[in-house]
Amino acid sequence: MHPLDVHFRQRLSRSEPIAEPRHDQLSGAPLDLWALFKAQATSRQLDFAARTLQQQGRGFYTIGSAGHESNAMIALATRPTDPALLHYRSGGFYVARAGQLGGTTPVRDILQGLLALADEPIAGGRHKVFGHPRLAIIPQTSTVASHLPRAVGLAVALNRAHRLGVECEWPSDAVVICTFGDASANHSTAAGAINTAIHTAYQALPVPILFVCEDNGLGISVPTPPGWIESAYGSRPGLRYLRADGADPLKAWPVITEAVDFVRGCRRPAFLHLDTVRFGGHAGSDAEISYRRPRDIEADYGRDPLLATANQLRAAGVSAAEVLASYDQIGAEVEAEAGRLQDQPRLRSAVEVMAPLAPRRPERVAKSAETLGADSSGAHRTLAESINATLGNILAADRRVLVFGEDVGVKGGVYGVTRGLARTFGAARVFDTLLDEQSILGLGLGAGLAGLIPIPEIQYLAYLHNAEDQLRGEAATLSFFSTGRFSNPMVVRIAGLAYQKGFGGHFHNDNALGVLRDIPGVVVACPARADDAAGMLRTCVAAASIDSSIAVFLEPIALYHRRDLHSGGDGGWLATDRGGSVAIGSARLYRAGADSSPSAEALPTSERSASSAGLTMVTFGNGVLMSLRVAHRLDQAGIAVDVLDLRWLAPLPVDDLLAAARATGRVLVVDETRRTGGVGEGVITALVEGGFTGQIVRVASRDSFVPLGPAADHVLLGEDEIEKAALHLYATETP
Ligand SMILES: Cc1ncc(C[n+]2csc(CCOP(=O)(O)OP(=O)(O)O)c2C)c(N)n1
Repeated sequence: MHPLDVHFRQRLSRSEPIAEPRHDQLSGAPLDLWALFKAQATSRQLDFAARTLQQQGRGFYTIGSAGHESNAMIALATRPTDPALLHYRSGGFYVARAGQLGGTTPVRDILQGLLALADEPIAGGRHKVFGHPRLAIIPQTSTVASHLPRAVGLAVALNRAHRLGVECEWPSDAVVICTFGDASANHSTAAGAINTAIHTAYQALPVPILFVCEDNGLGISVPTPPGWIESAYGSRPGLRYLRADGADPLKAWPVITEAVDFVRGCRRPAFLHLDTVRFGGHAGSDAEISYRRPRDIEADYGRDPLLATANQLRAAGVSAAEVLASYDQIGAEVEAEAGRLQDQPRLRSAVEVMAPLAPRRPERVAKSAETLGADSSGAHRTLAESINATLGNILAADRRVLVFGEDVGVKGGVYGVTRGLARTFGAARVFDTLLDEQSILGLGLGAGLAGLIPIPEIQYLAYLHNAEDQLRGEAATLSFFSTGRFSNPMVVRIAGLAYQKGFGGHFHNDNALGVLRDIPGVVVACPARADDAAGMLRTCVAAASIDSSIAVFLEPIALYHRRDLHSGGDGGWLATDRGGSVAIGSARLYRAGADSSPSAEALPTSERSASSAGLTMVTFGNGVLMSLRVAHRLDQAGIAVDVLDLRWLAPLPVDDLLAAARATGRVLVVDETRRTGGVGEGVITALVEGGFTGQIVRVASRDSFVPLGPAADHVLLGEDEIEKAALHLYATETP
C-alpha cells in the first residue's frame, strides 16, 4: 500500500469531526463537497493505479496529480464549455469536469492514457495527456509553459471570432483556463504570454483568461524561493491576483469562484495562485529523499487536499466510515477498469500512428481555393504586389481570415507586402501585434482553435527561431496528440532567404530552412514568382480551411520587388495571376529554350517526355531566378537546360523531380541554403531513393552565417558557380 494511502486511512479514522466552519455556512455558490471529494479521490486512486501498472510492466506514465487535487475546485467553479489547457498534475480538474457532464468515463480515459491504448479518447495512445473535446479540454505537450501563448491567443481570439460572426466552438462568455506549475511560471514562454495578456488588456481588449499557478514549491528537485510567485505576479498592474490554499477547500472556494466570476464578467486576465503539495516525488523513478529533508516530506502529508475535503465532509455530518467507503469504492472501480482494459489494443502500425498528422484532400482544397478570389485585372505584378493583392482577395472572400504580425498594420510590413490591408479590412482583421514571436504564433494557435484562419507574419526567418517551439512543439502536434479532434490551421508567412543587395547581414538574410523541413505534417511553400505566389497562397489558405493544415509560406525577400529577369527593363520577373491553385507538392518546369525567355509561360509538369535539354537544374526561391539567367546564357551558347522550380520544400515534389531528372539524365541541384542541412540534401536523397541513375551535382551556399555587405557573396551561391557546375556536368557522360 502506498504510504499516502496509509496516511489517509489512518488520519481519517482518527480525526474528530471539525466543528466549524461548515460548507453550508458559506456565502455565494455552494461547494459540492461530495463532488469535490469524489473527483479528488478518483484522481488519487488513478495515481496509485499508474504506479501499479508500471510495476506490472503495463503502464508507461507515472507523473501524478497527488497533492494537487484541489485543482478539481477550478473545474467545479467553471463550465464544461470553458476551454481548459491543463498542467500535467490537473487530474482532479479532469475528473471533476467530466463529472459535470453525463455519459463521461474519466477513469477509463485516464487509464487508457496510462496504458497507451489506441482507444484512448484524445491522443489515441500517442501520449498521456489530459484532453477531451466534449470536456473542452485541449491536450498539452510535455514542454512546460509552451501552452500559455496558445491559451492567451485563444482568449483574445474568442471575442474576435464572435465579433466577426465566425462560428466558434466556445461561447462568447467563455473563460479560458490555463494551469501550470510554479517552476514553469519562470519560463520565458510563460512570462511572455502573461505579459501579452496584460499588454492586450491594457489596450482595453477582452482577454478572458484565468491563469492558475499550481504552486507546490518545487520544480523537480529545485525549490521555488518561498514567496516568489506572489512577488513575481502578486502586484502586476492589469493582472488581478488571488491566492487560495488547496489544503483549505472552504476558504479556497470563494476565492476561486471570485477569480472565475471576475474573468467572466470583466473579460480581463486574472492569476490564481493555488497552493498545493506534491506527493511521491516528481515522477516514476524520482527519489525525492535524495534532495528533500524527511521532515519537509512529512510536513506535506499534513496538507493533503483529499484529507482536507474528507474532513469537511466529516464536519458536515458524514461519518469517517462513509467517506472511507466512498474512497475504497472508487479504488475498486479504478482497479476493475484497469482489469477490463487488460487486452485492449495499442497502435499497431506507422499508418495508424501517423493517421492524424496531415490529412490531405487536394481536390477539395483546389475547389476551395477557387472561392478565394483572384486578380483578374491582368496586371503584371512583382512578388510583393502579388502577395498583397492575393491577401486582399482572400480577406475579402473569407471573413475568418486574420492577418497580423509586427508592423503589418498601418505601415503595411517592412517591405510593403501588407500595405493598405488594414485600411481596407479594419484593425479587427489586419493588425500589429506586440514584439514577441511566441505570442504572434500563440495568437495563431488560439485563433485556429477559435474557428478563425490566422495568417501570422514572422518579420524575418531568423526571428522564427526564438519562437520555433510554438510551431514545432505546439501547432504541428495538436492534431497528432488529439487524433484530429482539435486543430490549429494556420498559414505562417515568413520573409526570408538571402541576396538582399546592400542590406542586412545574417539576421535579415537567413538562408537556413532545416528547422522547418523536418516538422511532420507542416507544409513549406516557397514561391519565386508572382503568379506562383498567388496560387500557392490560395492553396495554403484553402488547405488550412479544408484539412486544418499548417503551412509556412516562405517569401524570398530579394525577389519581392524584382521586375526584370535578364536585363534592365525586360520585366521578365513580373507575372499575372493565373487564378486557381497550385497543388501542394507540385513543381514548375521551365523547359529549355522556350521558358528561359522573359515572356515565357511555364509548361505543365505533367509533360514528362524526354527533353531536348542537356541537363536539369533543380532549384527554388532565388535559385530559380539565378538558374533561369544561367540557363539563358547557356542556351545562347548552344546548351539547352531545363529548370525545375520545386516550389514546395515540404513535402518535396518527388514525382515531378524524378520526371524532370529522367528527362535529361543530368541534374544540377541549385541550392541557396547551406550545404549541410540544406534543401539540396533532401533533393538528392529523393533522387537516389527514387532510383534516378543519372548524374547529380550540387551547388549550395557555404556552411556559414551571412556577413554584411559584399562579403556575403563569398559564402552565398552565385550565378558564376552555377554556370561553372552546369558546364562541367554537361560535359560528363550520362550512364
Ligand atoms: C521546456 C521544458 N524544460 C524542461 C522540462 C523538464 N521538466 C519537466 S517538469 C519540470 C519541472 C516543472 O516544475 P513545475 O512547473 O513547478 O511543475 P510541478 O512538476 O512541480 O508540478 C521540468 C524541469 C520540460 N518538460 N520542459
